[in-house]
Amino acid sequence: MTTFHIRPGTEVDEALRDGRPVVALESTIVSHGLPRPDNLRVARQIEQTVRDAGAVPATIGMVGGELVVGLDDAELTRLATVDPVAKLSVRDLAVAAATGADGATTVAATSAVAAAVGIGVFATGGLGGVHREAAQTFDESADLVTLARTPITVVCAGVKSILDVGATLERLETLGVGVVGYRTRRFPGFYLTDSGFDLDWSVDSPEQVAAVLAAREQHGVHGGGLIVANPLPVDEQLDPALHDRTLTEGLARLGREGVTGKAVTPFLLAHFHSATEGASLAVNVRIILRNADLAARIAVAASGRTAA
Ligand code: PSU
Ligand code: MN
Repeated sequence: MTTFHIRPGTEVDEALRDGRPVVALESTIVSHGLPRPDNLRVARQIEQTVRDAGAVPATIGMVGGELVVGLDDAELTRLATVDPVAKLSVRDLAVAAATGADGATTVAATSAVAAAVGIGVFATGGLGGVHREAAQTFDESADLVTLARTPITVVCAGVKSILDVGATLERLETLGVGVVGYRTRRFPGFYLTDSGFDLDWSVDSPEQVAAVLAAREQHGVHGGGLIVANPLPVDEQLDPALHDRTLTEGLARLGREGVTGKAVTPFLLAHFHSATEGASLAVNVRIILRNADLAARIAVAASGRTAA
């Protein structure tokens, strides 16, 4: 009988055993969120950024039915280049394992797997959330409900601006997911520095995030996730006029081309990347690298607290 387990990569395994800082990274960004061939280069750059800040990267994905935490370079290359790679949310993990699939994990699946092996910090670009037509389609990313029950800290640039940001923030409140701005009281808008929505809380340093995590654990009251929203500096955001134009076109194309369900997010991201002739891609990459750096510094600060 086949037994199924989560396999940590060698380096991740050793780091977890020694209590050294580890940062989880998702593979959906690599397989479905970024265009080829840039995706593989960027995936390696994200890992290098985590290393440069003193933590061990653990990119999570499914290779031939095996759930791996800390893909090696050959496995990362496979998920960045072969077809098909399934987009795996939490509910898909067992089916993909049993059928021997290759798959990339979303924020939801990556968070759940990371927490299961004891990784507390995760870096991504932008979270999934409530889609603009959700009142009719019920399309709300499983990222939200998963974060409600998963003890993980996700560093992101808010939720993707293709979503209904206000509704997403309301759902995060209902679900009990903590949201803090990193050196800001405004919720970032992914490609844009500011989504136009206020936040209740702001934190100033990786050490302060580590203190939040320590308080959460020591209180033992709140078992859900924490979002650390890290905005791009204004001079690095996508030109807002270009952003709004591209989004309007992209949403119209969705309707015309009948794109629905889990294909919506990859479709809109690809539309942005082609319609802005790479400008949104450059912004997307900056977002991810900045988040990887901050997540690593949070993981380092958190492991210092445990050791102290
Ligand atoms: N952020 C990015 N690029 C991405 C995603 C997030 O910068 O590709 C992915 C994440 O994996 C997230 C998913 O979990 O999009 C959300 O998809 P959906 O809306 O179908 O839940
Ligand atoms: Mn969806």
